[in-house]
Amino acid sequence: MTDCIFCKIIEGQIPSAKVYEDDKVYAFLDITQATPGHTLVIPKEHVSDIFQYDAQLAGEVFSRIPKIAKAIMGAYPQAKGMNLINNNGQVAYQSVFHSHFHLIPRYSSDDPGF
Ligand code: DGP
Repeated sequence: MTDCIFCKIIEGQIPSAKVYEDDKVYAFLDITQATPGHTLVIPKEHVSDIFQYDAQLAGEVFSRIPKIAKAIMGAYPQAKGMNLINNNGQVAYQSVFHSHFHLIPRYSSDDPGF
């Protein structure tokens, strides 16, 4: 999609810090690092949000997430856990309308102490 910033990242027209890539999925560091290692996982197919997914696309994306999550944990060994966040729609705080999943490593300093 010509006007999509994430499609341009996939195409290499906009630089990104790549974390993972295969024929279906691309993952890269979020420009705004909520914590060190904050990564976005996106399907290469342009779909705006989860409501556009079918089972095949969901399988393609979700099947990669454990591998990418483990790679991030390996690259950021001080991380102790991780949030997986997916915003759908502006009212749900989605700001880029190419579907994406935030993988946000969490550290001891983030521990709420439950
Ligand atoms: P969301 O609010 O869930 O739609 O998150 C969109 C995220 O995309 C936000 O955390 C910032 C990130 N982002 C926006 N533009 C760029 C960009 O050009 N490069 C990178 N790496 N991340 C971007």
